[in-house]
Amino acid sequence: MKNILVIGSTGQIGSELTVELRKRYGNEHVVAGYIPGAEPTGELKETGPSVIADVTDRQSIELAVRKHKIDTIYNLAALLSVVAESRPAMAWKIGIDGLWNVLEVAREHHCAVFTPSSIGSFGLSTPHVKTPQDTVQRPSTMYGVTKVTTELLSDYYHTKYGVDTRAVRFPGIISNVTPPGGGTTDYAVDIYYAAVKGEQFVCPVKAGTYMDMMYMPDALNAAISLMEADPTRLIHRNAFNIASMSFDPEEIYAAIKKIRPEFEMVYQIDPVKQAIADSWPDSLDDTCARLEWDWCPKYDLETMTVDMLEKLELKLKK
Ligand code: AKB
Repeated sequence: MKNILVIGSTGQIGSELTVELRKRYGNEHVVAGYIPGAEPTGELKETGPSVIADVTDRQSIELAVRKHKIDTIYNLAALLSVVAESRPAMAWKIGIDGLWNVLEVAREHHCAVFTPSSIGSFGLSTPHVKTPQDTVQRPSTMYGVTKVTTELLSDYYHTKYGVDTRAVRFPGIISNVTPPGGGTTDYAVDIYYAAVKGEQFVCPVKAGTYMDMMYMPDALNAAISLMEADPTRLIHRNAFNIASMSFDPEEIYAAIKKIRPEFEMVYQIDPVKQAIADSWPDSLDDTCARLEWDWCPKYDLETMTVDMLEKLELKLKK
């Protein structure tokens, strides 16, 4: 049985990934790593062990790994794209110095490591439609710079030291549990909250701005399936394109309006978010993930919208 440490367990992806991993591997085998001031609460706290694991403090990771006999680390510590633009030094410190610490501990203690990359690892010079797995990666954002570096450093630790590093390039992740914070794709979560609260939604990116998005259950499945994949089938490692849907604000608005005809959206463009979104692909080609580890998403825009609205309705009623 694996012993897993989730670093960043209280964040948008971490909070749901930790609970899902506990369902699959047993509560005692999945440790929620957190930084002081962001302690786990609720289900996350109640269902299993937790420990301080701050990527900027190598000793805390090492102690957590030793104490819980960890063999697999999901490293989700990062600043998202918009925040990273306003705090580039912090983005580097967490994303890259932090990754270095995680990889060093993994090397010494023989742990497998998952550190996600993103659609943000691409830039304006990348082919934007059906972006290939192996292509130009010259991002113009600090977030993108840290994500390309994450991919390279993770591959380096695999080829040089044999550390079992694997990753996907996450699109915008949509969920109804923990809200994201500081991302360019956050609008695709916020729009559902506005619809359920009966509020008009103010969209920060223009009609016609396409980006890849994914519903959380598929994102969790992607991370776990890749870490479970047969290594002899993996030609790539850091990081795989994965895709399930690509839409612009008009399309998500129309999908919500089908269920809630009274819902209204207006535009007020945020120039920072728009510039970042314009530099990212419209859609990714995920053929390699499908071939090398049988990646196959379940949700599209319609099925996700039905589920999001139902779950948020229940959540916001409480
Ligand atoms: C962001 O918008 O910064 C993230 C991402 C696509 O990596 N959600």
